[in-house]
This record gives sequence, structure tokens and C-alpha cells, in this order.
Amino acid sequence: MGIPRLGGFQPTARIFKLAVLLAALAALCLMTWTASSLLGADLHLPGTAAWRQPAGVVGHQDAARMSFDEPAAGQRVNGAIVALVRNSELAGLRKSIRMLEDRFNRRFKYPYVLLNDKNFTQEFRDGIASITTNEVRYGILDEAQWGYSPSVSPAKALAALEHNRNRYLYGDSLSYRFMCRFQSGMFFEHPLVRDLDWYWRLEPDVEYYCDINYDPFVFMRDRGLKYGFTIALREDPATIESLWYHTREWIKKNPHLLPERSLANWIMGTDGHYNTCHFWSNFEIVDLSLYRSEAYRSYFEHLDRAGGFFYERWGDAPIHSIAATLLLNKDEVHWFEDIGYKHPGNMHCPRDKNMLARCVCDPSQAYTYRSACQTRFGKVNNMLKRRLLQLIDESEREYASRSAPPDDS
Ligand SMILES: Nc1nc2c(ncn2[C@@H]2O[C@H](COP(=O)(O)OP(=O)(O)OP(=O)(O)O)[C@@H](O)[C@H]2O)c(=O)[nH]1
Ligand SMILES: [Mg+2]
Repeated sequence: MGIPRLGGFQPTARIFKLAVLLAALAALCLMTWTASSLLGADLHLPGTAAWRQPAGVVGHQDAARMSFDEPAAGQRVNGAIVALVRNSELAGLRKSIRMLEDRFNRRFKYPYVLLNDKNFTQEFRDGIASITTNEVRYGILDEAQWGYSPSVSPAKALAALEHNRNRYLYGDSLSYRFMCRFQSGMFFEHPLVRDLDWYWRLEPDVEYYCDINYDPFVFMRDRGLKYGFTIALREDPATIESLWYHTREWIKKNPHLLPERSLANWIMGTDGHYNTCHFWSNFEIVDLSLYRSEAYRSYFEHLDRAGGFFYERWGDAPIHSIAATLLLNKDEVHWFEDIGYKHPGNMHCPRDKNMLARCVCDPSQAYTYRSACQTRFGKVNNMLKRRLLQLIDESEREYASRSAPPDDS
């Protein structure tokens, strides 16, 4: 007789397998839901809104449940927040530290290293002590760190200050030149900095707008990132008239110090010239092995000998940036889009909805989404060393006729 037929329905082996599979899936979902309810956890499955995280943010789900007073557990790097500052800038630095503490460091507890060309006053130390309970280390610069490049003639430098007085901001400021030289080639060797692996630069009067609920140092280290920035912009060409000339000289002499692939595309077009794009170095988070590398030291020494810190007004921002892009590849440089930040003059505020959720700023006011250099950063890819050297070569004759080296007489 066999199995009686049910209304002509014929269960095949395929339908039977499908039914078993569906039943197993349903059971799995039920078990997962029950477990998550029991543990009180929110399940954020890939593809759901809750799972999506702002680029660059790690541990978001955990961090979302943390209080911003709760100390951050886990690993840290050997790093510090470093500021060069004057006694007269106490109020501005208190403001910067207050904001960085509230947004990040009250939990993560990195030490501050404060450097000055003069002794810090007791008033300054008291003012800082009352704004943070984190460790603060105070250092002073010596004459080699705060002074003229050995090759520079002070008389000629003073004449250059006079000449540049009304040409651009700080055109006639000698201390600004000392500052730029120190920040370009010396700060990472200061006794309070030389044992650090990482630094985060801070300046007076900057503002932080977004809760940073992860450790950007650890984030960078874990991804092999070496240079982090928030704002990219153009430099005033009048301040760096011969910087690219001397950079090209260094490249031509030291091809062996260049990597096979680099982000050089970001700072130069196919014409072989510097487009003045740079990372705004008043904020930077850097793996200091970059600045301590043979290549960077050699580049700085070459520039220091050329005298442009004094005869012109070379800033540490274009120098750090040119070096970072010549020596690193794109995977080693990171835009911290999620860190809303302002230094007087320009502001960044993330427009991504998930990032903005933790910020108190207005993205329509952000300079960054209008910045040609920032847009270019999003578009460029690595350049091969062979191509870089070829472009430098090809533009040689034209370049020499456009940009004469400074008069060394
Ligand atoms: N100790 C000390 N620090 C200085 C001196 N000049 C500048 N700095 C610090 O160096 C950093 C950069 O100087 P700033 O004056 O901020 O230069 P800038 O950012 O290019 O320009 P503004 O912020 O627009 O003035 C800041 O942290 C300053 O506090 C100085 O003569 N002595
Ligand atoms: Mg500043």
C-alpha cells in the first residue's frame, strides 16, 4: 500500500532539506535572541545602523556605554601630549587642555609635556595644575634648540626680517623663526620627548568638539599608521619661496633614502612643483620614528644649512608635511575626520551623521570640506619613486629659470 497520498502533494527530498534548513535557522535566531536578552547586550549585526561606525573609531559599541569620567582600561602607547608654549599663553593653554581633557584625556590619562624657551613661572604651573590631574612634565630649551641655524648669518637674518615685515604674518618675528626651526627639527630630541614613541601636538587656544572615545595612538599603532592630521590647507607661497628648490636638491642627492612608493602625489602635480598643500601641524599625532629616521634628519639638516628658516619664513607645517608625504605611503597617513577641531583661523567638524552625533560643532562652518588640499588627499594614490625622480628631472630646466636659489652672499 505505501504512504497514503495527501491531496496529490508529493514531498521531494529537496523541499524536505529546505524545511530542515529553515527550521535550524529559526532555532539559531531564537537561541541568539534569548542569550542576548539574558546578558542584556545589544546585538549589532553587520549591515544594521547600530553596527555602522564612524571611520576610524574602534570599540564603539563598548565605548558608547562608558561614562566619560571612567578611566579607559587596556593598552596604551608610550606617548604624550606635547606643547611648546609661553608663560603669557597660560589662559589659552588652560582652555586647550580643558577641552582635550573633557573630550579625551580625562579617561586616557596621557601625560603632558610642556616646553618653553624660558623658565615656566609658578603662576603658570599652578594654573595648569588646577585644570588637570594628569601628569605634567615641564622642560626648557637650550641654546642649540632655540637659536639660529649654524650656517645662518644673524645680520643677514635681521635684514631679511626687515624686508619681510609687511609681506606676511610674523614676517619680522625672530622668535617665530626659532619656533619653526625647533618644531621642524629638534623637538623630538628634547630630553622630555626623546624617550617617547608617539606624540600628539597641542597649542594654546585650540578647541576640541567631539568626544574621542577610543585611543587615537593605539588606533594608529595597530594599523601601521604613522602620521595623523585633521586639517589640510595651502601655505602662503611668499613664506617658502625657495623651500621646494632645496627639497628638490635633497631628493636628487638622496634617492636612496626614499621609499619605493610614497604619497608625493599629494604635494606635487605632473609639473614637478610643490602645490603648497600641507597638514596643519598645530594638530598632529605622529609615530616619532618618522622624525627620527635617517631620511628625515638628513632632510632637516639640508634645509637648516640652506638658511630658509631665517631668510624666509619656512614653517614646520610644510616641512613635516613634505617629509611625511615623501617618506610615507598613503596607508600610513590618516585623516582623523571624526575629531572636530579648531585652531584660530580654520575649523573642522565632521559632516558624517554618526561622527557628528558625538560633537558640538556645525559642519557647514567646517573649512575642511571646502579645502582643495583636503579633497586632493581623498583622491590621490601613491607615486612610484621612479616617477617622482622622473618628474623632478623633467622639470629641472623650467624650475631653475622660475626659482632662483637664495643669494648666499
Ligand atoms: N615658549 C615659546 N613658545 C612659542 C613661541 N612662539 C610660539 N610658541 C609656541 O609655538 C606654537 C606655535 O606658535 P603660534 O604662535 O601658535 O604660531 P601659529 O600657530 O603659526 O600662529 P597663530 O596661532 O596664528 O599665532 C604655539 O604652541 C606657541 O605657544 C615663543 O617665543 N616661545
Ligand atoms: Mg598657533
